[in-house]
Amino acid sequence: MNNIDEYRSLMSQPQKVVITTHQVPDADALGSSLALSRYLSKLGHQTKVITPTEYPSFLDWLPKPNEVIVFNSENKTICEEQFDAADVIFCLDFSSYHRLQELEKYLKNTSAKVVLIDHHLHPNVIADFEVWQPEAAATAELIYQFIEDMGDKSLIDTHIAEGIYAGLATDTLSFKLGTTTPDAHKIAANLIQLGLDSAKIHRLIYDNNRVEKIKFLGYILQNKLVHLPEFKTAYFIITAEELKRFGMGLGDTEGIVNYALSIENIVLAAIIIERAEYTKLSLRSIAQFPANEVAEKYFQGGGHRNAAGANCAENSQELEKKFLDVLNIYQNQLLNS
Ligand SMILES: [Mn+2]
Repeated sequence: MNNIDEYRSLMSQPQKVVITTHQVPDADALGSSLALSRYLSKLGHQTKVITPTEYPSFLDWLPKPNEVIVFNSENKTICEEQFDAADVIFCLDFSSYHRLQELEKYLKNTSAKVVLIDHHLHPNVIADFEVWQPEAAATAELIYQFIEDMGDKSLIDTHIAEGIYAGLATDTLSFKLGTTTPDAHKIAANLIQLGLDSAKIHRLIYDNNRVEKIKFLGYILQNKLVHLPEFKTAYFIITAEELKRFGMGLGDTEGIVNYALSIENIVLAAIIIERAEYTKLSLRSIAQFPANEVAEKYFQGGGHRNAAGANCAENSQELEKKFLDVLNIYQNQLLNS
């Protein structure tokens, strides 16, 4: 962290802390936020986790999800008051203001000190203190290191460990992506040594599906896979009608894209999902192929080299057409990957 002495002196007295993270928080965003919240409250600070949108229900098992205030029309006043009253605001797992949606203006107008802890490329969030490492496998990895750097490793309890492990395990796809750092493995080992039940966390994350979701997955795999070996690419398109017909909610489509990536010789996998306000494009790639460059340059999105995405205004057919055009641009790079 930069200005670490200033940070230490700021936090030497109890502070009112707001922790916020990106829209539709994933396990890294929410797990890191809850772990940090628990750690800071153990030091005597008053903490609130505020998310710009609802988080997927498969994260309900995370310790103390009731600490989370979800921004919506009902909670607007509470969120405003919390941001107003905050002495310190932690921004976790996002590098760009727009991922805060409505909360963006509260952060931009705050007089609180801002702490950014993140691993995305090119952060544009203005912060007084930064723990920014784009090579980190997850924000959770940075939360662990931050607690350790503060000399507070002994404060890591099961709640903190589970939040950190959830972020590490999911951002690395169970420690299998090329972005998995030696530190990610070392931290996981330390957490297990501290008593974390890693098998339980994996079951809660990956083997905790509603039966309807598994049937939906069967339908998608059977009917919606587009395989383009000439581009080493495979993708799915899910329409709003299909989501409705199968009763699929937020988070139920999580991970489907990885089935496309699991096909032999695939370099790029994608999923296009029609949501209420936008059409979501998620990209996954292997090795050096830059999914983030594709998302940024052609779809105004972003992310990491092997996992990126964008929310687009086009409907699914238009977006598919645009995606196919972009594949042509990258054909050589895909075939040589
Ligand atoms: Mn992350």
